[in-house]
Amino acid sequence: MLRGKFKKLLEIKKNKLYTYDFAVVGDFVEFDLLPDGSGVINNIFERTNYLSRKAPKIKGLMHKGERYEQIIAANLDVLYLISSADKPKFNNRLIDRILVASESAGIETVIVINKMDLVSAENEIAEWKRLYENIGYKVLLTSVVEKLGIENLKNELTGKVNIFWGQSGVGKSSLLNALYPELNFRVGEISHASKKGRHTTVTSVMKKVDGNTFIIDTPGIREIEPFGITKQDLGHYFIEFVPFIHECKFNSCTHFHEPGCAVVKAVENGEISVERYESYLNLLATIEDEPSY
Ligand SMILES: Nc1nc2c(ncn2[C@@H]2O[C@H](COP(=O)(O)OP(=O)(O)OP(=O)(O)O)[C@@H](O)[C@H]2O)c(=O)[nH]1
Ligand SMILES: [Mg+2]
Ligand SMILES: [Zn+2]
Repeated sequence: MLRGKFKKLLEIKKNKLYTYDFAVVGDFVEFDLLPDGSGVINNIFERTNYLSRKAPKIKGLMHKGERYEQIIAANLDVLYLISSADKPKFNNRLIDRILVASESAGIETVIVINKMDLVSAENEIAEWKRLYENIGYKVLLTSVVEKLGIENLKNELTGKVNIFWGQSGVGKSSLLNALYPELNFRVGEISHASKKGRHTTVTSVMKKVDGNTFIIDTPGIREIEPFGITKQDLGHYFIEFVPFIHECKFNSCTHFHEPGCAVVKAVENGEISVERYESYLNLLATIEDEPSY
């Protein structure tokens, strides 16, 4: 619960960032304990970072026609971007969108491809793994069913505040249960009709694994639109574009149709992957010409 006075303060502080979540998972807060055992938050300490996206298009979550920013969690050390080799189908477009959100938040990101038991020995996942590793991301392959990569993942998580984020049904909660059986995260059954999975985890929860290891499980996402990113900014969050960006002829280059674009040239030379560039164009098309914040 937040005191009215404090709500107002945050709105003023946030100015034009229309944030509808106030205290989020991972926040450090100062609170009063009430006699009934609940608490009232008096203060939220400054966040070192926070992960966010545009709030879904739901009435009540819009402000004068603009979408609010939905903050997922704060003060994170590492984001584990959980995806699956199949069921749901491997979705590189969604991965690239999540990477834009994490890069713009300045949060270290590790890609996990789960359900490796569902693909045969010769599969295209190895190629995707190489693609993301070439860019500079760590990629871990896991299977809850075959207990593949679980110990390795566990070692990576130790001593940090970690968040698991990704599409619904990829196995975020299952992985957490395989890693820490005693914690009991809720796992869902894939609905056979859609093979998409239902949203089993409905709210983000943080659990303490040991003295200084924390894990946040989050509800699965269907789509994600990064918040507060301009057309000129977007290229910076495709980290392999960055070395080329300053070679573009125009400062304001959006790496689309402009003459003398070094990013386009790098795509033509094979220095930037066509897949990643297509993800970029996809996202670019969804960004309105909004005033920058
Ligand atoms: N074959 C296979 N199935 C898995 C694996 N991991 C999870 N599953 C299954 O995938 C389904 C969804 O798992 P969840 O852990 O609930 O997925 P989630 O990502 O937490 O989903 P949300 O909470 O909706 O975001 C369940 O039926 C799991 O049993 C795996 O490695 N291999
Ligand atoms: Mg879940
Ligand atoms: Zn350019």
